[in-house]
Amino acid sequence: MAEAKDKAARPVKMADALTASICPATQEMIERAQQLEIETVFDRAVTMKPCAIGLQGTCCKNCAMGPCRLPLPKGGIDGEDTRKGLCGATANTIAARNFARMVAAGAAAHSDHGRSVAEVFLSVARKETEDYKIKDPGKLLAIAPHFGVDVTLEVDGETKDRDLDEIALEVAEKAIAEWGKPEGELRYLKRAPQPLYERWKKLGVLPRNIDREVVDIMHRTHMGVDQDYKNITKQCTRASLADGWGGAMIATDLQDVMFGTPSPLQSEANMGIMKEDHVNIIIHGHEPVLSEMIVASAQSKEMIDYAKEKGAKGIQLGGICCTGNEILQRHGVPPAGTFLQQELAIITGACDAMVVDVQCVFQNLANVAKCFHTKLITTHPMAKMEQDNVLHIEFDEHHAMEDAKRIIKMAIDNFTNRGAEVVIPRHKNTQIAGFGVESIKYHLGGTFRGDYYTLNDNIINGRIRGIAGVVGCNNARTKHNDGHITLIKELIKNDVIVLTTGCSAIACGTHGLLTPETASVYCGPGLAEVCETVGIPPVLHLGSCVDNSRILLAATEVVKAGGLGNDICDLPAAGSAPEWMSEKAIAIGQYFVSSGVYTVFGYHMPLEGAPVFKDHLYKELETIYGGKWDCEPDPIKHAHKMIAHIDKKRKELGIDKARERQLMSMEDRQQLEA
Ligand code: XCC
Ligand code: SF4
Repeated sequence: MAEAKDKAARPVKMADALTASICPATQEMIERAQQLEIETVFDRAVTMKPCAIGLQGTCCKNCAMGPCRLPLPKGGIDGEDTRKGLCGATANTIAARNFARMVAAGAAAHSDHGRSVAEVFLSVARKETEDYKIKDPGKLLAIAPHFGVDVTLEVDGETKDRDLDEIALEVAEKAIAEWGKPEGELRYLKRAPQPLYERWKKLGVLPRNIDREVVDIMHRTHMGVDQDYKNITKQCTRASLADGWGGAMIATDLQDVMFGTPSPLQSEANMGIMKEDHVNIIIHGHEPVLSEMIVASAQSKEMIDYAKEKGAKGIQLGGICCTGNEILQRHGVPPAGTFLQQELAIITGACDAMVVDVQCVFQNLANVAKCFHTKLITTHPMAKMEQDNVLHIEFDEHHAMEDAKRIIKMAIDNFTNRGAEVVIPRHKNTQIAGFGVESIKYHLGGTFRGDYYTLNDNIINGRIRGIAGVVGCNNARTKHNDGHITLIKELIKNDVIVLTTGCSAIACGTHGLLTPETASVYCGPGLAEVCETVGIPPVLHLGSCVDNSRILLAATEVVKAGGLGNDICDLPAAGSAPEWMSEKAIAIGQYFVSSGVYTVFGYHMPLEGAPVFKDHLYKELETIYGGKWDCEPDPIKHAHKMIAHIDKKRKELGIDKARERQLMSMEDRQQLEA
């Protein structure tokens, strides 16, 4: 009894703000939350330890004879591994099945987002909605051929442009068919460099349709089906390609067609973008179909006047996670934070409404919102919350503008209900965002060849050492933003140009890495020179997580521009997700690896309990796809693993010497020439 009482009286463990995050705004708000006795994810990460067996990837609960737990013995395994579940499943089978189910969930999330976008596009093409239009007809014409849709037609022996509406309708129908067509293979796969496509074909991993590859994983990993980790991994490739070169890529493309293809623009990042005297609306989630309308409506005179009537100076929108990235890239709406800052945005006391759609939304938002006046609004039929203070306003593309207006009006009405003291951290940074395959071509491409020639030229001559894609989440088990920022600074210091998306990109904006001035402060001399000449930041924000498809296509453009091999796996390039947490990250990692990219994850991978399966991912896959997985929690070591790979590729391409010459000072070179 006495002991129980002691336990209850013991103070709850709380996070230490300084060890939880490197972001000053976040540190400030963690402390503010603790002052107000509002628990956040940072505190829960201290009080709740992760399950040790799950962490190893070797807990199976795929049938009711389990959960079967197969931890790796402390001293490792000497000789035969005799661990098995009740059915006999080995640690490899269990870890591979768990891994595959993450790929399936991740591919499903990205691809279902793509499906929603494709459905909205179909209603645009059918003229069933007034609210959405084709904003970028050029992009529609550019993607149509990839769907086998003609953009011209022959009339009396003459070639004429086809009617745009007709093209749109055919593209919409063909696009939607990608999710469930009964035969054939995904159409976008042929956008990959030809040797890569041929390799996939030879290996038998071309996805048939998007939904089928996800269902296949769920079936295959059911109790008593696929019990060969190599065969399971092969299906992981097929499903992940259906994401990266399928659902996610279609999402990106059709969003560009309807909402506009991003081009570089200036904005800001971090919680300091919220304004005490404005109505603050935070938009969080992933699907930009509704948020597009919210942005349009928030800028209307009607709404701004209404806000003023209620005593506010205006309406401030802010993004969190990838919906935030979507409206940043296309409209310059500043992100208020990354994944781990979602609760904190409400704790400012200045969030009049938080509008969420799908993915990466904490259920605890509802508990936090309860402590303030904040209206928490769910909008997706698939994503509701059980707490009774959550409002559900279901979005429908047929009356999207109406929905958006209703939400904004509700936020404005709520402005006058602010109760608690408002504490908005002052911290924010300027950023340039809005890059994409097209704008990189414009900035770094040669007008002479009209492709990625200038970029390639600078890689070949060694000013740029290589390319890194740094993407993905935050994870409350690691120090917020530290993995992203330390890693990326180390990469650019070593002349590696960085393409970033997702929460990693928001972290970069938050910490001031997305400005051209970053080049002179953090970059090695070669990369700094290129960035200063062209006027771009050394870290390029390419958008949301579905926009990782832009990285795949940028890599393909680099291959096409010539001089750096024939395939993505030949490039001096590497991928990374230093603070990953989402199943989507695993799907992304798998399609990068299967597309030939060396991909390093931070924190940990749920593979330690199955060393043989782990070796398959970390070693054998390279001999199959040219890319492989790796894991390194220390961000500096992580960077150097990527750099070592880049240097290995430079050597294979025979351009390692060029870089040595490049690094010589002018004097050295003159001496050498003399
Ligand atoms: Fe979610 Fe896309 Fe991860 Fe951020 S990066 S935590 S998935 S929001 Ni996509
Ligand atoms: Fe255990 Fe096999 Fe059932 Fe998994 S499928 S829970 S390993 S008996």
